[in-house]
Amino acid sequence: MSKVQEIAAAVEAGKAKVIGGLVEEAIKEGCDPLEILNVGMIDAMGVVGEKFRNNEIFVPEMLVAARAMKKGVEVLKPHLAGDNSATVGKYIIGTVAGDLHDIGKNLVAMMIESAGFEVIDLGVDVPAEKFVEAIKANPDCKVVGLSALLTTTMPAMKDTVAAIIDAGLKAQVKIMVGGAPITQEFADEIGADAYTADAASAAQKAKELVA
Ligand code: B1M
Repeated sequence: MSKVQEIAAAVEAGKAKVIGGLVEEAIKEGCDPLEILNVGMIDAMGVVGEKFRNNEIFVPEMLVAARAMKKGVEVLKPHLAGDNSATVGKYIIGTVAGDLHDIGKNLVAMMIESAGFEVIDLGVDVPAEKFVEAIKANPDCKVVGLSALLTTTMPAMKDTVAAIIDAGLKAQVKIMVGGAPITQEFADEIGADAYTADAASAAQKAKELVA
C-alpha cells in the first residue's frame, strides 16, 4: 500500500491520531502535497459519503473521518500554502445557515489565503444577517464566499445572496458560491457572481474578480 493509500485508509477509518505522522512521512518520501489532499483525503471523504448513503456507516463514523481529515489538513497546510505576502484584499467566507459542514469551506479559505487575501472566516451555520453585518463592517472587502453542502441549505444560500442585495451591498462585493450540491445553473438563478467546483479554482476566480 502506498503512503497516499495509507492516508486515505486512515481518513476512512477516522484515525486522527496517526494521520499527522502519515502525512509527514509522505511529504518526506516526496509525495506531491496536492495528491495527498486530492487522493488521500478528498477522495477518501467521497468514499465515506458513499458508505453513509448506502447505510454502511452512520453519522459518528462520518464525524471521526472528518476529524481525521482536519488533522491531516493541518499538517499539510504549510506544504500547500503559496506565497501570501501580498494582500490583494479581504475575503469574507462562511457556511450558510443550518449547515455545519466546514471541511470544504476551510479548504477554500486556505487556498484563498494562499492567493494573497486576508480571510475573514465567519464559521458554520452563518445567518444571512451575519454576512450582511460583516460586509458592512468591512467596507474594503470586495468578495464574499458562501458554502453549502446540503440540498436542504441551498435555500439559505439563496436567502443570503438576496439579503446582501437587499442591503444594497451588491455594488461593494462580488458573491462566490460553492459546495457539493451547488451548480453554475443554481448560482445564476440566485444571482451569485461566480460558482467554482473546488478550492483551487475558487482562489483563481477570486483573484480574477478583484483584478
Ligand atoms: Co454530512 N452529508 N451530514 N456530515 N457529509 C454529506 C454532505 C452527504 C452528501 C452524505 C451522503 O448522504 N452521501 C449528505 C447530504 C445529502 C444531501 O443534502 N443531498 C449529508 C448529510 C445528509 C448530513 C446530515 C443531515 C446527516 C444526519 O444528521 N442525518 C448532517 C447534517 C448536519 C448539518 O449540517 N446540519 C451531516 C453531518 C455531517 C458531519 C457533522 C458528521 C460531517 C461534517 C463535519 C465537518 O464538516 N466538520 C459530515 C461529513 C463529513 C459529510 C461528507 C461525508 C463529507 C463532506 C466533506 O467534508 N467532504 C459528505 C459526503 C460527501 O461530500 N461525499 C456529507 C470533503 C470536502 C473537501 O469536500 O465539502 O464538497 P466539500 O468541498 C469541496 C467542494 O464542494 C468545494 O471545494 C471543496 C474542496 O475542493 N467547495 C466550494 C465547498 N465550499 C465551497 C465554496 C466555494 C467554492 C467551492 O466558494 C465560496
